[in-house]
Amino acid sequence: MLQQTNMKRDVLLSNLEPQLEELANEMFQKKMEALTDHEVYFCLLELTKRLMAVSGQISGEKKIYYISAEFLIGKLMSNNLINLGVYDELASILKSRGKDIAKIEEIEPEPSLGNGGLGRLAACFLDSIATLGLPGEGIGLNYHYGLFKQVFKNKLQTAEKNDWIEERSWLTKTDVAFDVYFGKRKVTSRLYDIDVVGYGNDVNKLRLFDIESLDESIVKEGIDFDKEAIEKNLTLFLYPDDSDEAGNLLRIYQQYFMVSNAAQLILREMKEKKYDLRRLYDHAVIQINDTHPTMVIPELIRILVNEKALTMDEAIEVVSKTCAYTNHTILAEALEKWPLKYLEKVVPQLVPIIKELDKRVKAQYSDPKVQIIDADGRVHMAHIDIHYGFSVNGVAAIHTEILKDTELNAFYKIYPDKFNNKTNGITFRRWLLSCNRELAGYLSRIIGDGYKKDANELEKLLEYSDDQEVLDKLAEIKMNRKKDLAVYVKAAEGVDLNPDSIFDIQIKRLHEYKRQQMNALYIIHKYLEIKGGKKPSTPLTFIFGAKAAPAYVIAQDIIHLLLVLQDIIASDPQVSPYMTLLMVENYNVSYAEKLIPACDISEQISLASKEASGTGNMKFMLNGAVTIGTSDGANVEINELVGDENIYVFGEKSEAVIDHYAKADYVSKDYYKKSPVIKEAVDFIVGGEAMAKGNKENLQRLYNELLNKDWFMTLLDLEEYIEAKDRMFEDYQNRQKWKKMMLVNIAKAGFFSSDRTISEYNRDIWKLK
Ligand code: 6GP
Repeated sequence: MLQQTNMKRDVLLSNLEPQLEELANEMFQKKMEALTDHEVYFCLLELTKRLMAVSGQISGEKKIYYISAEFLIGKLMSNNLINLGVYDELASILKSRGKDIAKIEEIEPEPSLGNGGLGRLAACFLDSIATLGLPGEGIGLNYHYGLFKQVFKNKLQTAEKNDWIEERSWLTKTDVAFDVYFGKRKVTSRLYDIDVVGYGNDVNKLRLFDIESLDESIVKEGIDFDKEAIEKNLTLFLYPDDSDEAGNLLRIYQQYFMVSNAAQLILREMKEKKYDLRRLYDHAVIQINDTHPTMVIPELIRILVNEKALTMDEAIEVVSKTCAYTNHTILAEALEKWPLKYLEKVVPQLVPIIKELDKRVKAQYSDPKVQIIDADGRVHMAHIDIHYGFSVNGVAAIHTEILKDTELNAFYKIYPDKFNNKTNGITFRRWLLSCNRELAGYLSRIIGDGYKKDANELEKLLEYSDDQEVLDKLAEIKMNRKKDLAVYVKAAEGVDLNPDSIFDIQIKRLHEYKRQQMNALYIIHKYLEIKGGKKPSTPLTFIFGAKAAPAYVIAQDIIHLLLVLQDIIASDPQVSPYMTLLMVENYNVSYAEKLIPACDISEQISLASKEASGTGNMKFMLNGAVTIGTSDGANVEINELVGDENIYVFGEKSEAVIDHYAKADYVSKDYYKKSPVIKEAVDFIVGGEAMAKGNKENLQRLYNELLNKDWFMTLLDLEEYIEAKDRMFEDYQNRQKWKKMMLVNIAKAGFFSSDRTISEYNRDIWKLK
């Protein structure tokens, strides 16, 4: 059987050209050269799906189920073709017919099934799980409009639906459907699959559940819709606005819908394979990606007790040995606590189980910090995961230490052996081989192809750190990517970028802890300096990309400030030759793939202790950018790898920050009063120039926030940040020094391959063969 599959694949692989011709004829009754780019895209899509369909399905005695509310998979065509090993061949076939594969890649719509880091990590993990040949599935939801599409109007963010599902897409409708009950209210699900091909051809699946009764027509203005009509709205959007009760309830409906389907899918498979449910953990391991899928624990227990005749003790034991939890943030507002009364409304059948789990904890531990249901009647989802799962991991060394020492210390004392660290990683297939083909090709030429399978081999590059030809070539490739980006940006945003300027880039979700506002204050400072006659030796280009949660008011204000500054700088002939600011619209995975290879300076400036890991920092380094960052998340490990000479670290350390919170002794106004530089930059926000181009309401609110609250301590590190960044711009003049820093950063990035991360998950947690 397997042999036959292989044969079919071989036949297909050695007949790509006739296959494509046949598809062109079959689908559009045309010759390939007569196809429009759009039609070529559909032919490629079909061909790729066929190739994956005849590839080997990864299987084994035990499987990892990675349940996640987000899978930020990005466009799939190029990555699939690269992983199948046919990208170059297809590119040249297309070229011979006058088609440019780069243009065809642009046609694919990007699904936005995630917000940011957590969702993109899940996608990188699927790639590595398949690449390592581990049997595994992602399980999530098929949001029709995903996360919103960002559109700027009057220098403000507005949200529109991202309509990504076309008639022909990567989704394959299956015949799997389950009943899901919200109390007595029943809905019916439908499973869609997306093939995930590893580098080296074997295939796993991403399984996305949807609801048959969805009604897209209920979306009116922007992303507004009736939140009560669950049957019609359940899988419309990712995390719809949760600033009100209806929004919160909808999130719980979505989460339960996801885990009920996941549980049914897993148990169905156990039944098909005739596995003993009392030994579920020998055949399944469930990774709970942050707390969104937590309800899978009580749901599985409920089914095992009510439908499979296990005792409560047995069910709890089996499920606890099957589930593992990953924590992705210590921000209190992101640690989900659902009021019990919400759960009673949405999933009354789970409430007795949750109460039982809570009762058992209360019987054993008196510490209020470890209870599942707190005194205010709120259910702490993470606490369910920690008590009733066998593993708890953070996503970077410092993050895991903070969990153990502070945030989850009470749990660490009870379960020291459950805690472990898994420093995040990124798939090099997407973040090097696909997004920077020239660099990947050049690396192969000098250090060989081995790094594609074993990322540590990138270190071989260190042997060339004094080789002028190699150093110059790396700089040349960087320049080529900057030129490519300039062309793209001109078309997309109508903005001119100067490739000879320094590209300084901060791209990530908009959040005060990530401190885009600190970067904005630096830019104001620079603007005023230039106006005062102090010109930078090389022109500067500052690029931002970020979406803000629609209900997060201050984040909207920060976007507004950036767009106001962009306008002020662009329309000032004294300053614009030396400095450009660009806030790109609708930043997403595809945009990241263009921005990251073009970056000189990678901005990783979160308030120390707040960024669990970061993964953009790894992508930038791999593509030869130098980091300016705080001692936070994976920056700490980047620093250890490249050494102090190849990174610019500034700002208070996490211990000091945690101490400020404990003592509540940070007063932003003190910093404002003490430093004329800070005062001048902050005052600019409400000064004449800004007010003339922006809205008083937004700017004044942001100014007040910075002066009177500044919860994420922007002003604490501003002076050090200015110093470090100025030093960096100076060092950029020393081209030789800079090129060497680039080389070391690339050479040391191997540790951050998600293949390494996944091997560790498997070694310590999943234990698959
Ligand atoms: C993010 C963290 O903020 C980021 O530091 C980390 O790299 C990423 O997860 C992957 O681990 N967290 C989220 O996106 C999130 O939604 C609940 O956390």
